[in-house]
Amino acid sequence: MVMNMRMQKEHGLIIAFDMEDVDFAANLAKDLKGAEGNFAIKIGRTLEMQTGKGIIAKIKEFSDLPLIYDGKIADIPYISRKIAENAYGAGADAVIVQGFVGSDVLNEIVDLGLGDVIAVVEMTHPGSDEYIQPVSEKIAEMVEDIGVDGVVLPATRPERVKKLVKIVKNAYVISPGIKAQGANPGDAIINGADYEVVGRAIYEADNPKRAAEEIYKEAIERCH
Ligand code: 3DU
Repeated sequence: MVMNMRMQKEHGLIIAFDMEDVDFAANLAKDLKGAEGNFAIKIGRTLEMQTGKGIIAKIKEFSDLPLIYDGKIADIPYISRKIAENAYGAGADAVIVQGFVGSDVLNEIVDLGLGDVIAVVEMTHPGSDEYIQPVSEKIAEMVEDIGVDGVVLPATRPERVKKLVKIVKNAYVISPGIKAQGANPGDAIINGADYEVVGRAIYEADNPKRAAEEIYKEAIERCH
């Protein structure tokens, strides 16, 4: 049984693996070995759908970076637990769960004790304003009380990151929305996030490894 890696509250870049080409994903995981920076890999549904959960084990075979399964789990506690168990069992170090589904779902996954649990508090897209944003401060309080390991806050809304990190004191904060969705590297980190999440700007770049190193450097340099 492979030990799960726990992610730390420190600055880093999470590379979103949302590509649909499995060989490309495996090669990028290999290529990232020795990349300069603090990185983790987040496997999204678009990649998972190509092969099933085996993709988590495959990427783990080629990489020693922490692996996050981004299933954005949002179902009843029983089903949510099953999805999380499958992901951890395949080698995920962390799973992402929607916070809006409520404390019973979050507790069910935290109680498994199989790896990190990351809860989505507020999202990056405009529609997040309609139903999620009005309750996101309550979601932040709830997930902090439960003791999740990490939370997702939107880099596209730096003022929301600044406000919500004050509620989430213990969990690490990961923030997507950099480049392809309009935020600049460092926008979330300078407002209190720990990691920024970047997908397309890395896996669609001519040299994805170099793009990852450059975006990491740009984000970190803004904090000094
Ligand atoms: O826009 P990008 O290609 O850099 O990808 C962003 C990633 O972050 C992608 O995997 C998406 O599922 C995830 N994410 C958001 O973009 C926005 C959220 O609110 C939560 C997760």
